[in-house]
Amino acid sequence: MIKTQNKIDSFKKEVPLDTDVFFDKLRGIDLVKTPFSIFDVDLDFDLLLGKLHKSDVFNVLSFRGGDIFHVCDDPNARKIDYGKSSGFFCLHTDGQEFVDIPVVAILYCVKEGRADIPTDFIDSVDLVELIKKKDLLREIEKYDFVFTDRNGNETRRSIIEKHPLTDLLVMNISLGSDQCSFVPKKEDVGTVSEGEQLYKDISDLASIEIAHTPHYYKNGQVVVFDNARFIHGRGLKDLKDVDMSDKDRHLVRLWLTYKK
Ligand SMILES: O=C(O)CCC(=O)C(=O)O
Ligand SMILES: [Fe+2]
Repeated sequence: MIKTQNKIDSFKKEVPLDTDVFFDKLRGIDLVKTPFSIFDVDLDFDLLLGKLHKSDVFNVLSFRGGDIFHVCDDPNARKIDYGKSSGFFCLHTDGQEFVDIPVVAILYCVKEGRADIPTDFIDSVDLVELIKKKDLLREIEKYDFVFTDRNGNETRRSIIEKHPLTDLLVMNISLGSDQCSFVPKKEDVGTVSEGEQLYKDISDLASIEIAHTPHYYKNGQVVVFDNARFIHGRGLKDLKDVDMSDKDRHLVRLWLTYKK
C-alpha cells in the first residue's frame, strides 16, 4: 500500500509567512506533485481574498453565497451540519454538490481550541488500489455515488473518477454518511440493498485499512490540499466512538478551482 505520509513533503514547521508570501507560495504549488502542504501564516484573510479574486490562476468558489465558511460550533446547527458542530465528521470530499468540485481546499486555523482533535486525511488513490486488489472494481462499476444535500437535491457521479488534473483514478465521495449512497446505474445490473452493503464495505475499508494522516492544528496554520484526491474527516481514527467535542475550535474553509 502507498503510504500517504510519504507524499506529504511539507509536514515541517515553517517561520510564519506573511499574507503576500503565502499567496505567492499558494500560486506556485504544483498540486499534482505536492497534493498536501502545511504553512504557518500570519494571515490577513481579507487581503488574501482580495488577491485571490484578482488572481489569474484561481477562481474562488462560493458556498451558500459566501467565499469562506466558518467551521465552528453553532448551537442551532442540525446533526448533519458537521461543519457547524464540534463532534465527529465522517470522511468526505468537500463541495460534492458542485459539478466541478473544488480542486484546492484550504483550512485555516483561527483557534486551535483543545488542539487534540485532528482533521484526518486519506488518499483516495490508495483506496482505489485497495478496491482493485480486493477485486471489487467490477462491482463498484455497477453503481453511482449519490449525495443528497440538506434540501433533498441529489448529485450523482461515478464512484471512481479520473482526477481533473492528472490521469490518476480518485474518489470524490463521502463515506459513512447518512446523506450518501451507492445507487444502481441501471436496474438490471445491481440492487439497492447490494449497493447499500457495498457502500458500507467501502466505508469500512477506508476507515480501517487505509493509512490515515491526522493533522492537529496550531493557531495560524493553513492546510492546503488536493480535494479531488484526498478525502478527509474529523476525529476519525481514535475519537470516532468517543463523545468528543470542542466548542472553541474555529477553522476557516476556502475553496478554489483553477482558471481554465
Ligand atoms: O473540522 C474539521 O476537522 C474538518 C472540517 C471540514 O472538513 C469541513 O468543514 O469541510
Ligand atoms: Fe471538509
